[in-house]
Amino acid sequence: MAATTLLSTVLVLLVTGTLCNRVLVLLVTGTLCNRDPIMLTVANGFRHTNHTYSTSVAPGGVLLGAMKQLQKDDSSFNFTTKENPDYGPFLVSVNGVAGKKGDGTYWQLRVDYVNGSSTVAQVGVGCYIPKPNEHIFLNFTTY
Ligand code: B12
Repeated sequence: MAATTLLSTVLVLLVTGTLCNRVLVLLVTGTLCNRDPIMLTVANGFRHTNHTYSTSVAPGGVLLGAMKQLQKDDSSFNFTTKENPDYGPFLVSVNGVAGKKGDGTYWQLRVDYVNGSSTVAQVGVGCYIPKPNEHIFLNFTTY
């Protein structure tokens, strides 16, 4: 009888121990993997094309991180940057289309809000921190 009680106690401890560990692992990985969703639209005004992607950014992370993640997950999205010593990465090309000094084209970074207003970001992709659910435009245009 005593042996049976001991055995069932050990079994209960083992099962709850395992369960607790699983719950803990789930909680920890859940917290660590928690990224904020954002939308990214690649807009080319000259070709009249728009492509919207859903991606995610680490909480408090920069747009460049979300773009790198998207590039890894979706083969239809790619981009290149050129490092500037003062302002960090300058977005040179998106999906094979590059800005050119000669014709005054560049990729502008714009944020659109649900109320219909929009703003041109005051920093580049390496510094801009998207808010959760924000809609960001990479807009190929002229200066
Ligand atoms: C002209 C200019 C541009 C031109 C540059 C092209 C050209 N051929 O002239 C254009 C229109 C392309 C441009 C774009 C942007 N710009 Co600008 N730009 C300037 C400006 C007014 C002068 C730069 C300059 O000619 N310096 C003199 C030359 C001799 O020095 P330079 O080192 O060779 O200059 C180069 C860099 O400044 C670079 N550059 C220009 N803007 C930016 C922005 C970033 C993020 C980077 C990495 C590099 C970069 O292009 C210049 C020419 O090659 C400065 C403000 C200022 N008064 O300095 C803002 C400035 C540098 N830009 C700024 C910004 C925010 C942008 C954009 C991100 C705006 C946007 N939301 O789209 C984009 C860049 C987007 C991208 N593709 O990555 C900010 C950078 C602030 C920051 N901490 O990141 C500044 C300081 C203006 C501000 N808001 O205060 N820009």
